[in-house]
Amino acid sequence: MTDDYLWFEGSPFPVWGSSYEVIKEACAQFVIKDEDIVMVSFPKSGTHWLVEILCLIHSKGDTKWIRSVPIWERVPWLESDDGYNLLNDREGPRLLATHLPFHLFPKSFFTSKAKVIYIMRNPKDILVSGYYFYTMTNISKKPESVEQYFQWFIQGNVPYGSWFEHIRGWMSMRDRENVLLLSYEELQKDPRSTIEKISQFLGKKLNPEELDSVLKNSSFQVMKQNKMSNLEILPEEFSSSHFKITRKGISGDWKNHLTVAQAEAFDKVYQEKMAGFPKELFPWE
Ligand code: PPS
Repeated sequence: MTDDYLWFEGSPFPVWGSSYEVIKEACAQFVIKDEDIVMVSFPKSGTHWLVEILCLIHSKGDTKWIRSVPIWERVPWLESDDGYNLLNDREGPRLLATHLPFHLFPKSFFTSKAKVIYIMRNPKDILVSGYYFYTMTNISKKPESVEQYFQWFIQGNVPYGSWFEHIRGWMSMRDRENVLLLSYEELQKDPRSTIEKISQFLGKKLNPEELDSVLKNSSFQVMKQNKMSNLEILPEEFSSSHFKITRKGISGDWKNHLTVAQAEAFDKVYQEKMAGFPKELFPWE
């Protein structure tokens, strides 16, 4: 259990898995290569789901890789100690994941042809998912109640800071050819077409059987059973409560957790902070 965050340039990071030195080096020195594929998200947006899809597209639906190698080795986290080392040693096209806010992301990206996929999700669902995640794991400050976490989230006092700043920063990249903006909600509504959209963006054509396999093996039920993907094999210091990343896997769970007053207060802040962005960009209520 921990009381605070690891602070880097004014942004809060989890205290487990990352050190100040590695975050600093990842942000300032990491060289993104043309053939890299980077998955970016604010925590709890559906990153692991997207990563599983990417891995399956990469292996053309073959499940050997996702069933034998932990997800954090297949697609290392840029700002984590282990992930950073893995990435530096890795040859050829790399798949990597990060929660870094836009202003901290390695500047080498801007002169590369690397592809970035940013996945977003209804921030109220992110809030609820984060509440459970930080309650059940030891990587960061533990909230004592939904109300307390609600306040932290609104203030940006959660790992990786303000959701509003995160999405605003990354949204500025949305018209770039090498950036694909996705949402958890569209993946849920129409996973087949969204997977096709991703493979098209990556220039990796899948035949119908391969597409079927990606769809089936990245589904919530199958991922929940895959110990190489659901985080259950992480050490006890990460979580001692039989944690799995696959908690509920639905959209709209915030309705079961936030009071009417909290939802209204959230919407008010949302409207202020997201002013200027067309509503159609975001597929949530
Ligand atoms: S993390 O720790 O920040 O990387 O978390 P992240 O992977 O971004 O988000 C975790 C939430 O994604 C849900 N999830 C899925 N939903 C649908 N289908 C699949 N296959 C899937 N895999 C993970 C997971 O359940 C978390 O959401 P909640 O709302 O907590 O269930």
